[in-house]
Amino acid sequence: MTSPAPSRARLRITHADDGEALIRFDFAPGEAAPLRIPCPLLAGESARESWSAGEITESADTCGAAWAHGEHYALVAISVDEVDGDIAGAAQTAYERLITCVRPSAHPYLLRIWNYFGDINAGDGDGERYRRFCVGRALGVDGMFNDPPPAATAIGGDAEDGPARVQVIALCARQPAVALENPRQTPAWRYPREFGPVSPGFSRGALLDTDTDRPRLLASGTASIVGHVSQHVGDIGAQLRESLANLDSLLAEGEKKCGRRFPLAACETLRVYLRHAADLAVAKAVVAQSRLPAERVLYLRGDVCRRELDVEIEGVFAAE
Ligand code: 3EB
Repeated sequence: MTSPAPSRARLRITHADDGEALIRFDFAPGEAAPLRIPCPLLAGESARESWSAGEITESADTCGAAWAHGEHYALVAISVDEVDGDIAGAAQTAYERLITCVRPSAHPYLLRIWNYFGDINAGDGDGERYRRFCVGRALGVDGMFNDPPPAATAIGGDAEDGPARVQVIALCARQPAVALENPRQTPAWRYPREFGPVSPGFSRGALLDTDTDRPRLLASGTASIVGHVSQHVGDIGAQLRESLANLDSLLAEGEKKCGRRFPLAACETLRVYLRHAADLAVAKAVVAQSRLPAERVLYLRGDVCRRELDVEIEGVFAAE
């Protein structure tokens, strides 16, 4: 006899300020903190995004790291100061610490990672800080990390007071996710050499809780890229429409993998990162033409890791 699928969602994302949440992202300005995102909120109904996962059994926030453990999910957030602007070294240290802390734990699987650091597009060619970050990340992880890699976001935030630092926030779990790739896009781990010495280690998305009746689809940072080529350079509206087409395609891929639909209307949260705050009105108009629930969308100022692109989106979708 098989037991029935659990009916309660293991994970729920809201824009409430849930003090009991496993991950409580904070977009409000203030002192540096592991869950404070250095991307100013341009528009949206809340400066919080709460990832609630049931009861938290243990948590701590100390020495630039924060962690929390629930039953199925755990949070690990690690910030590492750059020494003399060495973003590769800081990324390597952050990922070494992350792997060291996560692998022997009850939640050894990395499902979803957010990476934030300043001046992401500074430097040229292979010296660009984003590419140096990719090199450091690859040096810091283990073999399991890329097999398959977690869903992820990498965004350049605004400069804060204090030392430059890389912030890594990870959703970890007892069980692996189902990694998703996007049929419209080249897997990032197969990008050609022109994009840097080390391919970015992330999957386009992740399916969670497919053993329950409330699966979730987590979409990685999604930009105006078809194949591996940036599209609509200089046209923010067209870039956002292309990003939404990529999102549609990812949601369809999720349905193919688990037999459940992930409609845009069932979006729990969507972040829109804009390089230029002045693009907000155009971005809102494009989103208004989609089936996304407007009240679930947060607009943040942030730099996309490809310098020629001006917008990136990410989000979470509940199965219908
Ligand atoms: C792209 O599709 C855009 O390096 O972890 C998106 C999501 C991007 C995650 C990462 C980079 C990362 O290539 C960039």
